[in-house]
Amino acid sequence: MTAFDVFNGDADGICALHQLRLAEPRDAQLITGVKRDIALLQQIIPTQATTVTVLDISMEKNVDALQSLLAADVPVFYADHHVPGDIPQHSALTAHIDTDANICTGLIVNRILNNQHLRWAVTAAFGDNLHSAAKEAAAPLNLSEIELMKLEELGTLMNYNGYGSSLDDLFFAPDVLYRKVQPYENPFDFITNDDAFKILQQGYTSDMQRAESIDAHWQSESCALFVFPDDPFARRVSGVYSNQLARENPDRAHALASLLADGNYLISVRAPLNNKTGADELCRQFPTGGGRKAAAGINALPADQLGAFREAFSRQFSS
Ligand SMILES: [Mn+2]
Repeated sequence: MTAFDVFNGDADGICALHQLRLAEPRDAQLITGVKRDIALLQQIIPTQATTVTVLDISMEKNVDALQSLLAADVPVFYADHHVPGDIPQHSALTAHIDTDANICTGLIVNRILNNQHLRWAVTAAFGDNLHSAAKEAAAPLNLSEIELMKLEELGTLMNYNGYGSSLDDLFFAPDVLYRKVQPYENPFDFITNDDAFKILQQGYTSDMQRAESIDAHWQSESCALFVFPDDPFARRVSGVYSNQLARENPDRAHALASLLADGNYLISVRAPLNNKTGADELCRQFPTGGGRKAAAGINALPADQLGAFREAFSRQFSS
């Protein structure tokens, strides 16, 4: 019998767990994965669990496994900011769910802990790209501009580390990165004393430079399509790089097509920042496509449909 800590492998998941365990230490088995590996709860056999903590993964995507744990009367503490679906009503479940667009799981945990480890909550918010919420939350810390930028960089790098199609793509498996931050109550000490920050900083810089050296495969006034090779760097950087492209060209829609080992393309679409609509409509025209209005994707676009995708992309965003 053992306790389990289950968390998303990005900055928000790691910083949420870190705050909680600084306040309430517990010897638990860790369950996590790459950022998009979110069906994590099913890895637990209910009869082997004494208590389960779940952070920053959608309840909707884990509800069957959650029901099994609750049916076995396993106490579950659940904090998250994704749309939860129907939250099970059970005395063994403690749920802190807040889907406000300016909230992340690290900030939810911070609220529960009354700012006890606020620096790590600010790091989480930067990691989830919630820059104004991060700065607002940081106010009681009276940080200098330089210190705030360091936390922004730490959050960005921990978030970047979570992207990849498998753990092999990552610089640090998320549980390893969590173990590295675990001894540090103060993120500035982690930045100074652990080599992880420098390793991620170098990886990020080099991956971003490689991404920037790739010209648009096709572009118009209103859209740009980039094609990335089948290479770990492309899988690591695609999320943060498309965010940067969108910030730099707020009136333009962006699509990033990453070649997969099987010859298909993984497609990420970002609607223009100044008109966040249409990404889901475009992607749903293709099998394995889906997402939200502002950000959507296609999991496996057959290579011979890249031309058809480009035409649909252009149609969707030309105005
Ligand atoms: Mn999150």
